[in-house]
Amino acid sequence: MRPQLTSDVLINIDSNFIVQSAVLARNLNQYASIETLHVFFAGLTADLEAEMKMMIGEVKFEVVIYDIDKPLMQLPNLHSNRGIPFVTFGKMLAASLLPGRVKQVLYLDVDIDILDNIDELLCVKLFSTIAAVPAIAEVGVDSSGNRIESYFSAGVLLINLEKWRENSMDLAAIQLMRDRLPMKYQEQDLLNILFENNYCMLHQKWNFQVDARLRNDPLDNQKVIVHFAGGYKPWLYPVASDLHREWRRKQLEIIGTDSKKWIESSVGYSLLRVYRILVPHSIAKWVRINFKPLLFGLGVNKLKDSR
Ligand SMILES: [Mn+2]
Repeated sequence: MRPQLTSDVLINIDSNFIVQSAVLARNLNQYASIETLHVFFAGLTADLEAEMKMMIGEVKFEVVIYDIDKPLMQLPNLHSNRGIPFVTFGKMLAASLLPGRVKQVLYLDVDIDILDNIDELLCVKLFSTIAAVPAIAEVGVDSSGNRIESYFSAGVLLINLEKWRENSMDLAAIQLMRDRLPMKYQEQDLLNILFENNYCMLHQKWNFQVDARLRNDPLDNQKVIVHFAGGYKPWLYPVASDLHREWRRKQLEIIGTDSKKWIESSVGYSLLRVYRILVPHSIAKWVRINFKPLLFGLGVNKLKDSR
């Protein structure tokens, strides 16, 4: 076996994705040999940190949680993007916030499931390229509306932090954000422009996107990392497919089933969807804050959308 070059995984979340992160952490525990899981957390509090560590439980690697509010607020133009989950830009800070010993990092979205061992991915050598990406996304339009020929999905990225630091990519990213935001697919557009052609492609089994186009994909029996890109998240549509059911099974292992039986059903989820559509955001937020213990018991505050 080749030497493993990546021992660090990075995720990027806020308080709406704690259980998703726990599912991912347990997946990593089973299917990867890593040293550290780095969690960039927007809006971190001591309670949330404790909740997260409790949900993850005992794992073979270290879990380091970073409060990224301050560094995020220093990024230009984010304030003008209210309403978009700008936490996703946290990954732009990887080179500056992760310790210098980390030369390569595997960035993962939390809307993924891991089905098998990923050590082969952790052995990929990046040489002088900035990153390796396993998938071309369907969308490929930059901020000016021009089609980008080889547009990748930023859900699974193997990033060469050494190159990132050498080339001061942080500054380039910030300059780009100053000039080009808002972008339709936010940091994904940004990374596509930033990496230009200085990245290599990996097998799509590392970012198998679950959507209509790929449903009968010939790669179906090779997939290792499943990415629920798009709106059909497994926590919102737990019975949409066998893959959704499998992710949901892992979620229930963590949150338990007893008091949440009704919510497991599609009926429960549908009611919540209707609630979210009909009740204005400001009122929903007020309810969430003031009835947090009750809602938390029901798992309602875990039902949020993301890419
Ligand atoms: Mn995603």
